[in-house]
Amino acid sequence: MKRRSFIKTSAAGLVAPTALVSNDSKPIKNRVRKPIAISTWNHGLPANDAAMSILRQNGSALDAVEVGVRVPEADPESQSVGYGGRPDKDGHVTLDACIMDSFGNAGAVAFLRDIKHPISVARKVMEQTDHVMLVGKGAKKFALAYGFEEENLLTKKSRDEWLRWKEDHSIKDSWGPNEEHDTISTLAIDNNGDMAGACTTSGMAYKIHGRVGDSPLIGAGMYVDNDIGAVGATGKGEEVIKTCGSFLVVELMRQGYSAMDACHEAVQRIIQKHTEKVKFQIAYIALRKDGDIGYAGIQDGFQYALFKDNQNKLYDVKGIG
Ligand code: SD4
Repeated sequence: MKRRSFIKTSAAGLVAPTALVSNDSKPIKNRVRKPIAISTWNHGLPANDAAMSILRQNGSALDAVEVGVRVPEADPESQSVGYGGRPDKDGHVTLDACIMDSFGNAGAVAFLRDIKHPISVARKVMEQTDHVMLVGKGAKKFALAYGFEEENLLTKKSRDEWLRWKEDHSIKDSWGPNEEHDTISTLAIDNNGDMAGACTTSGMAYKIHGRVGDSPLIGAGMYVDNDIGAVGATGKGEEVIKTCGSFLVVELMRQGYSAMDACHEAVQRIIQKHTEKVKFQIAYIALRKDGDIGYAGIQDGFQYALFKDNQNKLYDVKGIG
């Protein structure tokens, strides 16, 4: 490269990034050093309890979020997560999950069958391999090799509901009703001020066999940046994927948005992409490293559970769509 053109290029290179930095940027100064756990939906309450039992004993945020989401994963009454999850159109329960620690390490599994705790398989992927995501048969083979048990995850209740659904839906119908998906995302800060997140789901009820949603995708269903905060998503995963939802909320917080404003902005961006009134649900929860909490959903009905200052409470969120 000639010297003259090199100077031009580097001058342009210097000017452009400076112009992109917002003057409103307010760095998040403090790190909260007391345990907080926040989770999506009402199964977030028992998940937070389990997470807090780890955090109170000085455990890590990573252990806390894993132990937390394992509760709804094992609960057959949580029909949108793990064991007892609603199946796809063909009657198969297929699970998606991801986990992230405070160092930015990540693990995920998608389209995993017959393993009750996909979150723990995701953690094994993170810790035992240099990959981030395993899917389908490969993920199951990996899980079995690490001693996870193979079991039937389709309960009678979910099977009966699926059989009833099949009676009045054609193979071309895409989705079940909105209420039939309640992914759990749990985010936590430990006594050290470090953060982690976990997200796990059986995904959209009666999805097309092979469909994977946002929940196992790092940056879509969940994202953690220990210098900024952690974010989890729930709702129609396709919309979250298309907007890199959780990553977007973290990046907005990096630019100085409050956790609440960041969640609202990410939800608004989805609403704005649609010319007609949006009928599906998307909701985010966010936990900034200084303990600031945010949440937003398109429709009424979203709930989040927050365990903070010795209280674990469920909150209703009014939709902004
Ligand atoms: C998915 N995001 O598979 C999940 C479903 C969900 O609350 O969140 N439900 O698209």
